[in-house]
Amino acid sequence: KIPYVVGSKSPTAVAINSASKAGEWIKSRLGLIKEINTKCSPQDLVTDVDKGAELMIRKLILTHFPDHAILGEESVDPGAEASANALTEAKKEAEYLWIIDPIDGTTNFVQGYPFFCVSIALAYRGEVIIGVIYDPIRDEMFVAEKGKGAYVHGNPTRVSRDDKLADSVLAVGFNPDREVALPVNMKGITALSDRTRSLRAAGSAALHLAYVAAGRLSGYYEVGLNAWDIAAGALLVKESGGIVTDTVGNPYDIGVRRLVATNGKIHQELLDVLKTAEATGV
Ligand code: 2AM
Ligand code: CA
Ligand code: CA
Ligand code: CA
Repeated sequence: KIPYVVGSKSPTAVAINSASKAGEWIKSRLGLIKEINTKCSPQDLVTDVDKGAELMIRKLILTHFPDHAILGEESVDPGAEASANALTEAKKEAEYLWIIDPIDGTTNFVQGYPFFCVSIALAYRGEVIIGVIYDPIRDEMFVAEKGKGAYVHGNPTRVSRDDKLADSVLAVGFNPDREVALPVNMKGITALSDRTRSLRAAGSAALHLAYVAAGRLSGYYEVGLNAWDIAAGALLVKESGGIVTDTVGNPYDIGVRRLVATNGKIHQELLDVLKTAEATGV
């Protein structure tokens, strides 16, 4: 049972308002980026807008919940190891942990390719209880609360009905970690390209998950992700009737970095393909 959180507003309302305000601002900065820097590699970008949006969200959350902990992508040193360590530390810090990705799909944002979102999750004792994903371009607000379902602008979301991989359209990712994650993803992508109706790689893990929740995609696979890419989207998928595990079938928890999220019906078939292709690692 989730205890009531004391505050002037419900945490769900705060998550929605923060995602909405940050999303509007991000949209207004399209084409007006002041600063683009690389992090780990030439594929790993960050802009002044990523940083500004994260600060905006942090301030809004802390106004209402000053004793909650916050883990945000742009406040963590780059790299897989630093990200995993930051999560471990943040989990120790407080019962309530907000997990934020201010812009998921920064490469798209920089390109002006309209597929990116704000992702905000709240975990209680390590379990995600609220997930909000906002796409400011289409003005779509995806909201999930543990045990209470998932919605896009008030309409319940439901995963797709496809029960065969061959009839399914899946999302995959060309993870920017070229040395470790990309080779694994490429094995999976090659195997899946031959077994599915089609694949999409639109460049936002969180929005891919929201689309699985909404039945627009039947599944999503990628290794090399971080907690803030997945937390909100995983709850959306689960609350929409789907299944979220790691690539070998262990249930999702906030430390998972190798992800399979589906409508449930094609889950085992997808895991089997990844296993045969040796595409489960990282
Ligand atoms: P981002 O836009 O927030 O950085 C695209 O495959 C996905 O990978 C996006 O969700 C993107 O999130 C994420 N991503 C970008 N750089 C990454 C990195 N260095 N390691 C892991 N994931 C990354
Ligand atoms: Ca990033
Ligand atoms: Ca991200
Ligand atoms: Ca980001």
